[in-house]
Amino acid sequence: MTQFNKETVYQNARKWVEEAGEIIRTEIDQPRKIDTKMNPNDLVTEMDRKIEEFFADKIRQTYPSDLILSEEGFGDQVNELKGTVWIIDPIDGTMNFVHQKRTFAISLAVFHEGVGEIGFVYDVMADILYHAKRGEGTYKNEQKLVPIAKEKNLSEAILLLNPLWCAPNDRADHEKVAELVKTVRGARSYGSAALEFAYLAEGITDVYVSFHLQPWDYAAGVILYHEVGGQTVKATGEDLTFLKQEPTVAGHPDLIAEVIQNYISLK
Ligand code: 2AM
Ligand code: CA
Ligand code: CA
Ligand code: CA
Repeated sequence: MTQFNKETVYQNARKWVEEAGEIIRTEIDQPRKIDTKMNPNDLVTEMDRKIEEFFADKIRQTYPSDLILSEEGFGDQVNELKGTVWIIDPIDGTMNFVHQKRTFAISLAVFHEGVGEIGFVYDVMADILYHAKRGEGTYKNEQKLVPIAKEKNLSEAILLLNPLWCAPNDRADHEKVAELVKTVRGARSYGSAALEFAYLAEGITDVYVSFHLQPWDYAAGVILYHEVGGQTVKATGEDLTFLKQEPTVAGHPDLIAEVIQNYISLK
């Protein structure tokens, strides 16, 4: 077992998240150099890289034996959650960052010996920090979030999903997903998985489906949501590994099984 002082790690991580947010806000109106990754709509900017490098430098200076699992290439090759692992998305919602200059987040989670201990999702432009320590509840800035509703029906639930999953795709039966959209009260898509998990934790949305999420998209969000009673699983019903891309369902415990059984058919 490596040494792990949760309170000190939390304080340092929080300071770095707030500093990174300040850098982004200060430079939000500067001209952007935009590159694409896997396809023409998969965007990345110099800011994504700069913020990830900022975190990697801070973590390596302060905690040289910790590992980093992150999107933009400044992290480590992480094959297992041993010791302390930082799971980071420097900007979640890069398309929003580029086109809308709002509704994007810094997502940072700290795992120790396989357990998610600390989570931050920072809505940078709104200056709203969602944060949690395992066993101590989830906060939206200084406000402690209440546990999610005791009972929930799908017919009264707000669903979060990317509309692309309702079009033919190679991951899951899109017609079943469209059925789910028709069954719930309403569907929303905010373009930042991390913020969507924060909205689940806040209780303003109830169920989330994505067939294509990376650990840095959801690691912090899962910790936030778990602390208020929410559940997150692979779309097969198994546990998430937090190590690779996985189809993911998060939601009220009353809804998860029904969604998986009736509306998800993976290819
Ligand atoms: P990103 O902005 O960090 O890339 C948008 O629907 C959400 O999906 C965002 O959280 C976005 O994260 C994420 N996303 C975008 N492209 C993705 C990809 N190729 N794999 C997994 N997640 C992706
Ligand atoms: Ca990306
Ligand atoms: Ca992301
Ligand atoms: Ca990102």
